[in-house]
Amino acid sequence: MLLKETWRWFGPDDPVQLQSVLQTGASGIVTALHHVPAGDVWTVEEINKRKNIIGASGLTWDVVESVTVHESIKTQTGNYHNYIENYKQTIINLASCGIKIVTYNFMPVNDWTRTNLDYEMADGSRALYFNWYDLAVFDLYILQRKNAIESYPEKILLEAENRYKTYTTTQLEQLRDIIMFGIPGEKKQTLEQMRNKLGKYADIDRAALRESLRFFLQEISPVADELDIRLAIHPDDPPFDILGLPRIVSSEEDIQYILTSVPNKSNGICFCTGSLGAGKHNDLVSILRGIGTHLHFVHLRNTKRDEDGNFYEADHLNGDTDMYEVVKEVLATQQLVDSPIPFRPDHGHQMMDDLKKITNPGYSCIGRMRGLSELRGLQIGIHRTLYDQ
Ligand code: DNO
Repeated sequence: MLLKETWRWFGPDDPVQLQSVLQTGASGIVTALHHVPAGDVWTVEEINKRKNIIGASGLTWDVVESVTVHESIKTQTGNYHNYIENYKQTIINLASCGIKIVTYNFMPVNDWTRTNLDYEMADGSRALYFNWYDLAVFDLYILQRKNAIESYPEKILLEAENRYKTYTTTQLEQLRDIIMFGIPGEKKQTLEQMRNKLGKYADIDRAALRESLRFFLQEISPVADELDIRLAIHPDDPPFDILGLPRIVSSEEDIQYILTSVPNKSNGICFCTGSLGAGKHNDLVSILRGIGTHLHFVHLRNTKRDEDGNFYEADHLNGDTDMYEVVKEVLATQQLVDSPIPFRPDHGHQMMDDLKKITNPGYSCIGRMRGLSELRGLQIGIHRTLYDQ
């Protein structure tokens, strides 16, 4: 059995229309009700409204990415019990509409983080990029986080100071907006809100954050089990601590902790090769073997690191991750389960006509379509050789 080809669509405001998605060859949609504030219940009515729009185009809504976990669940403060109840209600409502794969993440304060959204590649296309020096410029001089200086080695501090001195006000504002970009269609946070949220983590270390995740999963997994929902936690992107915050979904050990501390059937992983692969410490095939059939969703994307740990998003088949080995392992897992595991080409370069358009960073059409086509060929080739004789 082959994996199912899906495509992330940010809803009716996405510049990539469903008709175009259909033409990429993908058959499933990955989306979320981005307009619903984090923590609120997704009503059956709103879910169905979105489902019908997708259905009318000949596609199906297969995966939710993401039902956002409210910050107070991560910090276990305020009315986090209510937010957990809301989360349960949302997955109950999703299941009643037939949507059974739910992605989420447990990254504190900021979702995925990059420092450049227009990093020019040799062929003229543009990629997303992460650079430690620029992150430090943001952290030290824009955010002005307390004790930020302790988070960086001397080399980074010096280079960050140099860069800060040469950057114009516009460049600094751009850097701020890039780092705080967030998810298209969702409310952007201000610097002040970010500082407030960061303050709430003053006493939360790795162990405490892990405990919040374990508690959350222990609460929602039994509900998900009953509904046949597959939960899929997305790894930290990038997979290391940033802005002085603990990150707990960054390594094989983290993933094993998540799966073994709450061993319910519904508790699973969104295996994001781009996130995990940006960490030199990660062996992706080994991580996949450890996940086994708790592999609920797959993001395929590649990255290329330099010796300082900075990285850009590379072509799907051409980066530090050996995509052949990864797809082979994912297909091996696929043969052990009854229904197709969805994958999506995660991000793509902005290229060709898309360079002239306003697109969501990483989510323009042509670059992702190139990625999807390459991955499709790779998957069919491996599948034909190993499983279809
Ligand atoms: C970025 C994405 C993330 C991801 C969420 C999952 O493009 O990989 O925003 O969707 O972190 O919860």
